[in-house]
Amino acid sequence: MRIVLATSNKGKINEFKKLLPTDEVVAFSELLGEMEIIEDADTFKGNAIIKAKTIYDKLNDENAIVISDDSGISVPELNNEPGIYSARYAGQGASDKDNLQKLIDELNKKDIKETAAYYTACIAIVYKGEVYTVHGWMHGSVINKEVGENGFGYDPMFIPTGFDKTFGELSHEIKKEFSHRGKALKLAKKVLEVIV
Ligand code: ITT
Repeated sequence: MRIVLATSNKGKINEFKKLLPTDEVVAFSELLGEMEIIEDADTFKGNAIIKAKTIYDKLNDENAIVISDDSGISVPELNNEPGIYSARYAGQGASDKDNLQKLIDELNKKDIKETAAYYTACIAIVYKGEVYTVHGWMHGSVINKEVGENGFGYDPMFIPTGFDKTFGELSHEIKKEFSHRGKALKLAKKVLEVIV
């Protein structure tokens, strides 16, 4: 199956390619060039739909299968911040490193060394003009430092439940099994089995 990914995030693209090893996974930029999509909804689901529909419409191919992912990390002790603002927590155009540092700074302001956190992913599928959405979550904790180089985004400060290492240290195989994205994609595959 040929799947067009409606994302510019290299970390997500790498993970989707590993999660869908038997499918042809193409980032939208390979077909349409780079494009900025305004994500102005107030939920993961709303933003996932905006991204998938924008790319589906631009492709102008009814049979294209487009998948998007809107995701983020939420920390209950920080009023569930950064949540849907995870990609711009340190400001518009902030890098992954800036955002991770901002979260460490916010934990330090409250003298928190470790606290509960969870990732959310909403995947939207658009096929033949219809929209489908699924969600996945992963629980664990965040620590006030960065450990390891693996993963992307907030991974070097996130410890999944049941482990004592961050995703900066744990392998992709472990993340694949437990991640919000992996769980949402399992459901997305079921939807694709039915609709395509
Ligand atoms: P697209 O909109 O092009 O997909 P984006 O990076 O802007 O790319 P989001 O708006 O969904 O994507 O923001 C997701 C943010 O949450 C981003 O800062 C990521 O670093 C972070 N994030 C999401 N999933 C993650 C994961 O599995 N590991 C680490 N950080 C993650």
